[in-house]
This record gives sequence, C-alpha cells and structure tokens, in this order.
Amino acid sequence: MAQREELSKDKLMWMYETMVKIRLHENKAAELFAQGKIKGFVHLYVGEEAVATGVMAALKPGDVITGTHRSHGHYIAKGGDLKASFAELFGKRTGSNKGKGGSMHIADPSIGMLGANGMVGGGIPHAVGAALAFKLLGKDNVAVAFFGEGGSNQQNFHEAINLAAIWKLPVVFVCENNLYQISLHYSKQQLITSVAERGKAYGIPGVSVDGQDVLAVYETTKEAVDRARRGEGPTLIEARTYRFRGHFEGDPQIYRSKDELEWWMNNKDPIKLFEKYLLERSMATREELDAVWKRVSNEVDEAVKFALDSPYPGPEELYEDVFARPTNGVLVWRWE
Ligand SMILES: Cc1ncc(C[n+]2csc(CCOP(=O)(O)OP(=O)(O)O)c2C)c(N)n1
Repeated sequence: MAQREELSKDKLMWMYETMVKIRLHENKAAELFAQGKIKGFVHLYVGEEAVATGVMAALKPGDVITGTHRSHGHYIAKGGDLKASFAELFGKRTGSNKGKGGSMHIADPSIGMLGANGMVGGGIPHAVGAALAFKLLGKDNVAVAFFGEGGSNQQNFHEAINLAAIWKLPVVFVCENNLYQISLHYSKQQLITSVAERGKAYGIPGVSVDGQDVLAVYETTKEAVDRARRGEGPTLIEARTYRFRGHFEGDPQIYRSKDELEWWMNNKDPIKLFEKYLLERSMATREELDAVWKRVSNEVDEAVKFALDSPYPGPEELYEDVFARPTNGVLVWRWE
C-alpha cells in the first residue's frame, strides 16, 4: 500500500494548495452567485476538498476523470485553470467550454477532465468507456468516475460497474458520500450502511475511507489505481464526506440541523485537519501555510477580474463546439 511517509514536501504542499484553491474558488462563487453574477444552478464542493485532492494526487498525466453536477473541485484538482473556471461560470467566451457548459458541464480534455455532468450518474459510463479505450489501445492509464451516493442508485452505475468488472477495466469508481441526496439522508435511500458494500455484488473490492482525510483518500486511491494499472480491474471507493453548503446555492437546508453542520465544520474540516497534520510533524510552518492562502486569494481575485472583463460568445458561435466532428472516417452527426 502507498504510504503517506513517501510523499515529498512538494507533493504535500501541492495537496494543501489544491484544497485551499478549491475552498477559495467555491467561497467566491457563493459570493458571486448571491450578487446575481452567476446564473442558474450552482452546487458547491466546500467541505469535500480532500476527496478530489487525494484522488488526483494518486493519478499521473494521461489519466482521466468524469465528474458530477458538483465538479468545480474535480476540475481544479485535475489542473483546471481558475480563470477559465470563473469565465465558464459567467458564460464567457474565455471559459473552459467557451461559455457553453456552465457550472454543471465544465470539461477540459487537455487535462483529462472529460466532463462534469448535470445528469446524476451520467459520467460513470463515460469513465468506463475511457477505460475500455485505454485497454484496447494498450495504454497503462486509468479513468476515475466521481459520483454521489445518490448517483450509486442510478441504473448507469450498476451497468457500468458490472461491465468494468467482467472486462477488468482500468477504472476507479469514487462515490462521494456526503450523506444527502438533495434533502434525503442516505439512510432513506439505501438499506446498506456503506456504498462500498456494493462492490461485492460485482466481484470487485469495495473500500470505505474517511473523505475528510486527504492522505487516507490518497492511499486508498493509489492502491486502487495500482491495481487497475496492473490489469486487475476496478475498485469501488466510498469516501465519507460532508458538504458544508446547501445542495445548491439558495437551498434553505431544512433537512439538517445547525448542530450537525457545525459539528462537521468544527471537527471534520479537511483543510484544518491537514494543517494540523503538517504543523504537528513540522512538515510546514504556519507562515508557509498562511502564504498559500494569500497567494491563492490573489489568484482567485485576478481570475474573477479576468472573467468579468471577458466577452460573451456571439450568436454566430451558437452551434460551434456543440456537436462532434467526424473522426477516423467515422461519421458523427453534427449540426451543419
Ligand atoms: C438522472 C437525474 N435524476 C435526477 C436529477 C435531479 N438531481 C440533481 S442532483 C440530485 C441529487 C444527487 O445526489 P448525490 O448523487 O448524492 O450527489 P450530491 O448532490 O450529494 O453531491 C438529483 C436527484 C438529475 N439531475 N439527474
């Protein structure tokens, strides 16, 4: 099993900075949404930063991921650009999808982010497709599918995981169990107490991990990724986590108590926990950590300014980049 002791200082600081980047990106997005500068639905990832970060720390260039409706953090941890992210949230031409994807459809194949997805569970078969392509092409890359515990009740999940299991595809299924599917507690959605148990039904390992502990997520994912690269097939990981904000911005959150939320924020904040770990072991100084917050905060401000100053796409661009072009002689229908 991968050991946290093997991680270099650079990698540990990358993990810390990535979590801070996600937190500050999301806090700023909440502010901008409240000001009416971001339209439509916005689902934030605050509180869940250790999952995306720990998973991405175990990947290598060329590996790919698929996301959910709550994917800003996945995009950022995979190497997404803050400017392109804010521009996309504003629907601007400089956005990661030229302003046509928005919060729920952020994608950037150049960094291996194959796409966030507004359909619950929608990205799971895409990751399996990517993993099948890796296997057929003889590449040693891995695909990761992120989804919520609600997503694990979708038919997509069951079909995709079964195919991946029988074909021994290099894919890792990462269920982010943040306890709620919109307003429904997970105990009311499924009788099993851990989504990881579902691995048994498909003959693959199912592992549950503390999703607030970035290093535990890293270690668990690394083991699953190594197994996938060895050709031994998929793993189902359940990362137990919690979202600190509502399901979407504007959610009145009448389904959970203030005490519950405060308990998680006070005791299970993934950034505070990692900070404690780094400081107690003298792996970083308070000054170094403070400098990260300052630098990232400036980066976020610059990115927002860039995005606000960027133009909207023009009406003549309406159908551009919306349909696929024919590739390798295979005709893919597109708008002419
Ligand atoms: C196929 C489909 N069904 C229903 C919805 C409506 N919907 C949006 S988010 C959501 C809950 C998702 O919960 P979960 O998968 O646990 O992810 P979380 O929001 O907790 O991150 C639902 C039912 C949808 N977008 N797509």
